[in-house]
Amino acid sequence: MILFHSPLSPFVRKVMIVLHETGQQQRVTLQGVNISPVNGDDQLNQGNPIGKIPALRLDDGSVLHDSRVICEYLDSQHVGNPLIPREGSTRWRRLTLASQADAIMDAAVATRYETFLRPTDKQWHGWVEAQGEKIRRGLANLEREHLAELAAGFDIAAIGVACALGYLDLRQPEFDWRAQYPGLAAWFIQVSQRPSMLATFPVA
Ligand code: GSF
Repeated sequence: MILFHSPLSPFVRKVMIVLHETGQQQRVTLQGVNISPVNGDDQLNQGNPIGKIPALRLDDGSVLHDSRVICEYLDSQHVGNPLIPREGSTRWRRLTLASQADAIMDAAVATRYETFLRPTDKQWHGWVEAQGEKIRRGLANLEREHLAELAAGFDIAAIGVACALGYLDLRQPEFDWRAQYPGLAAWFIQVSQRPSMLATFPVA
């Protein structure tokens, strides 16, 4: 299988961590792409018309996207403990937490595009501030209500939150989330030692 990849994408990192945690790294060849919302990649767009990464080309030529679908597919392909609970209320709770982590990443990626790619005179500061509020509300909720759940196991929800925090460190180092969310900070120290996290640490 071929994974369209960038080492700095938090969504790609999620997929890479799932590959590591389920022992499937060897099944995938990485194809590096350097894209932005205004600069696509023809090969990536084939079978993946929106042109975002990650995308996974299977051996039969079909393409899976986005990261949620790819993670679910990979989780169905190994015999160990599932990273996405298969059924029951736990499944929906964990998927909702994972969605919250994705939304934090979406807001952080959108902020990056607005502040880094968009010409300075066209930037909309109120919108950037609103993305920051989404991130803060998301993290505050995790700190207040979900620390025990996160600590319960390194599953799809915990992986998502770890990728979101790692991406904030990469792109918004001035946002000192550790000071505001000490519980998340302590949890992040622990999970950052996992081989899957170390192997996928984003280096700009
Ligand atoms: C989001 C992927 C995404 O935003 C998913 O896979 O879960 N819902 C999707 N990817 C970004 C790169 S990133 O992770 O920074 C991307 O492909 N941007 C290019 C574009 O055209 O927006």
